[in-house]
Amino acid sequence: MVYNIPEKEKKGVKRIMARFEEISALLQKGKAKDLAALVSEELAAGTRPKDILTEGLIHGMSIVGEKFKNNEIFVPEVLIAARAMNAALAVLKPALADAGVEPVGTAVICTVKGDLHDIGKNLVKMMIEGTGINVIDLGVDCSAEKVVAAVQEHNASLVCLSALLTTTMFYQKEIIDALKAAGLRDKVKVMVGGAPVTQTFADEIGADAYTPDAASAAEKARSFFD
Ligand code: B1M
Repeated sequence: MVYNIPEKEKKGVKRIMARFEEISALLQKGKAKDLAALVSEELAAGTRPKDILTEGLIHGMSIVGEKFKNNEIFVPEVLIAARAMNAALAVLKPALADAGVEPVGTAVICTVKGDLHDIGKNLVKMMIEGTGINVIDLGVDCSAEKVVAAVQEHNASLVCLSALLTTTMFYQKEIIDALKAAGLRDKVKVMVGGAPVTQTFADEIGADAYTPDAASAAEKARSFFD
């Protein structure tokens, strides 16, 4: 792995790598307070915010995602890690903005109209954010009009739709139709998911992607921006 570290920092490469590992480990353990403190300390020490993000936080989150995908850890651990990620991002965000590190793009996410389940959607959101994508969260019970308006307002290029009920999954198609009607379908990719959703269903309704869990959703989302 090659780290892009300024000349004056070169002496400290070993120390910095150990710190990145520490940041990654704290994130995986969900130690929000300690993680935020360490990130703050590293910023004060002059470590580049982008390196803290990619080599520490995103590295840790991708391990969490892998473990979750392989059933080595479960929802509570992912939520705890995601909360730690958010605490660290809160510390890092101003520094990232100062350093001019822009998100790779914007996605809109929601649970569709008639559906109030948001645990899975929140996990997907957090994991996608962890890949460096700006995510606009429209919450639950979300109408097609709201999605269309958000895509236009935020110039989003990815729409993520979650549905947990066999009765609400069909609303994902209504949103795709509304995007078409608004002339936005060619400008956005649509990813669908949620327990009753399948690849076959996604193909039937004309979605660009179906993913079964938060880790693969994040991976797929990022692939649309690479
Ligand atoms: Co409801 N509920 N619920 N519920 N609920 C289910 C979904 C149900 C399967 C339970 C059951 O009967 N066994 C059933 C649906 C049956 C069906 O349609 N086939 C059901 C029902 C019937 C209902 C009500 C109708 C009950 C009633 O009132 N009679 C009602 C509906 C309310 C409404 O939405 N309008 C209702 C209400 C609720 C609560 C409010 C009590 C609560 C939700 C709390 C909340 O979300 N804030 C609730 C809960 C907790 C569940 C269960 C128990 C758990 C759901 C959950 O959070 N799972 C659920 C049974 C179950 O799933 N075992 C059930 C954990 C979460 C991490 O997984 O959301 O699947 P999940 O997300 C995963 C993947 O699906 C995927 O990634 C996530 C993480 O890996 N994923 C995506 C999700 N979205 C994605 C989007 C993507 C990609 C992947 O790309 C965009």
